Amino acid sequence: MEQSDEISGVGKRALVTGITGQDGAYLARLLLEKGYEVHGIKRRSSSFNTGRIEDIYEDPHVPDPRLILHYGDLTDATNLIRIVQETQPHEIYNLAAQSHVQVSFETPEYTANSDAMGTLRLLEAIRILKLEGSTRFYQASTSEMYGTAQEVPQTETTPFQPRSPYAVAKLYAYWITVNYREAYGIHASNGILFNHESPLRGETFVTRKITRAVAAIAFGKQDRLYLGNLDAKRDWGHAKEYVRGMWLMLQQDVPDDYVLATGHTTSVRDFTRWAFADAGIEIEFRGEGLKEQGVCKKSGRVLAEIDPRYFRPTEVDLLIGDASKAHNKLGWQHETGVRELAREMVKADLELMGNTPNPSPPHG
Ligand code: NDP
Ligand code: GDR
Repeated sequence: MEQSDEISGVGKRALVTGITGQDGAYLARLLLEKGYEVHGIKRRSSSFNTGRIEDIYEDPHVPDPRLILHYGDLTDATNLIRIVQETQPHEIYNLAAQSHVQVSFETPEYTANSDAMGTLRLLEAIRILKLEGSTRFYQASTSEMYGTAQEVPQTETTPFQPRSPYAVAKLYAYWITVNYREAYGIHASNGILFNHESPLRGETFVTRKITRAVAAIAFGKQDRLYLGNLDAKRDWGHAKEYVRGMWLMLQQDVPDDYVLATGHTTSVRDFTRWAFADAGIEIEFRGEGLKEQGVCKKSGRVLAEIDPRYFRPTEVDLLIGDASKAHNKLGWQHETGVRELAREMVKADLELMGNTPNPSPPHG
């Protein structure tokens, strides 16, 4: 591990798709720290979408900027080919995706276009530009591919049984990455990452939705938190640690696929209780099924309630990963446990909420 960590990025260029997302922001920081010149692809948006990378943003007018942003989209092949040609990256990290599972049921075709075909377009760009021998490729694969897999915990050899348009699209991306590695000798690796969160997590993913609502409730700016399936269990780790795992995969002599996970699983219900407790509000869940409610032990006020709109047509009930291979071959392991993660996220949202006059609760 120490040996890999010492590898310098000085003189190397990395291209990060999805740089404006949670993982992109952490990865860009890590690569800059290691001395890389970092190129990021951002989508054109009618509103500001670079908030997560504000602190590392460099004015393009300064001489030799080390973070350079390019407009682009995974659904546009010509644009991707041009950016790869211009940047000639030593490493490509493909983090861009329509990454919300529930939204993928509403936008299945777009999800397939960006998440599945987008990956193919990038791999083809490498091939068209004859960069097979010089550009390494990381694909952001996901534990969602396991779906209803019976094997617990899940490893690199557990069969996939995807349960959403998102997971099916990501499954294509996983296999096309394996195929291009085998067919064309590209140094291409899949990181099969279990859920990872942080204060930078998108507001409609459940952990952040909870910590943000807890902060808003604590400040009297929101009455209640509406959630879907409280029984769902996820293996939640810290995003900052997982992006280091991505980088380690591309530093290996031989490309391969690796699970990154904590090996612990937690229900949405427990995460919710902990998050409220971290803001000084003790709640307990009472009732059953759709009538279950999170009630403040002190005041008796209902602070959390079920809203069926957040249930998915097909759900993944339980995910728990075994990251032994990453531990043995990359020297990677998680450091932050889910309890500590919840605490950090609540703390950050309390600080943020103190400065936000009228937050609107996210629907997701
Ligand atoms: P986010 O949703 O926070 O970020 C997604 C990024 O992709 C954003 O920068 C977004 O841009 C960009 N994007 C979306 N669609 C397109 C498109 N068509 N063209 C170009 N860019 C696009 O995701 P995370 O950072 O959490 O996750 C990173 C990757 O890892 C994703 O591929 C996700 O599916 C995968 N993954 C995530 C896990 C997790 O727990 N976080 C676990 C396993 C896999 P914009 O900012 O404009 O929306
Ligand atoms: P997930 O993350 O689907 O695992 O995908 P999400 O946080 O959206 O859901 C986790 C679990 O919580 C349940 N849930 C709710 N989810 C949301 N979003 N909102 C709610 O109100 C709510 N109530 C209960 C869900 O049903 C689910 O079981 C994330 C994404 O980052 C993917 O891109 C990534 O691939 C996987 O993690 C690993």
